[in-house]
Amino acid sequence: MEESQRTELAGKLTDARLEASPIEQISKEFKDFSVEDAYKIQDMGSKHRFDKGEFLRGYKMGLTSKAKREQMDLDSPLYGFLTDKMEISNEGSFSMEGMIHPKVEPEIAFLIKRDIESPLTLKDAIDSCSAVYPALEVLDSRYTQFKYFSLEDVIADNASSSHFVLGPELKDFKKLDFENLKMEMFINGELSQVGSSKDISGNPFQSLVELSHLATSRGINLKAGQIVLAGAATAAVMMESGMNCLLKVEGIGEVGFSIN
Ligand code: OOG
Ligand code: MG
Repeated sequence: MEESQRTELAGKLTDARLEASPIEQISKEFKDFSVEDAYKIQDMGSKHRFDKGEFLRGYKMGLTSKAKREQMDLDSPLYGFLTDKMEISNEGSFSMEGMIHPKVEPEIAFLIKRDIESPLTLKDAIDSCSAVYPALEVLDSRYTQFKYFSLEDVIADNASSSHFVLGPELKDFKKLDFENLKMEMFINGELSQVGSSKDISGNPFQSLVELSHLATSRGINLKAGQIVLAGAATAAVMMESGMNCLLKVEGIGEVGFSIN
């Protein structure tokens, strides 16, 4: 794929997002569409947002659980970027206006305490964080039917990032067993999805290990103060107005928001 084609596709994805008007999957038309093309398109999308005054808040990992890989029928982890404008306050309300077909999913997030410039081990990953949060991610795909034909499609679309909510930060997290924390997502007070922190990469810190590999191999460093979403433990749920969503993560805490 050529630079001019990537620029045009990044523009189309940005317009789709701003106009809430989904487009056809890129891979349907372009057969020579590589993962690196896709990340370059994602980078152009981030530049567009930064030029508009948004700032980088951190990154998200996606497709780090079996439930999500099955739901989306894709099999490799990927990352996307998060900006300050994507953040919804805990217990806040969120408007469906301007969204295409949003979904919500239960996650765990980290606060990075030192710059990450090379691939991490699991122990380094834990030692690189100063806090963890229960988190909800709101996804929205800029493609028709919230469906991808390829991993490249979703990477170019910033891993379907739309919004995120962080619960209260927990600094004293090292005593927790991240391979066995129950995660329960309630919709309108009823239990909707149940998983375990183990479902996220076997251990959510392993998602940070994967991110350190993916990002640094592209020359991207993580910075102290950024946050990272580790990926959803369960399948995502379609959002509807009037819905109330709450996540309880054992040992970490609760996070929620309501949808207008
Ligand atoms: C891709 C993003 C996946 C996760 O947590 O697994 C993701 C998608 O589902 O459209 O955010
Ligand atoms: Mg996610």
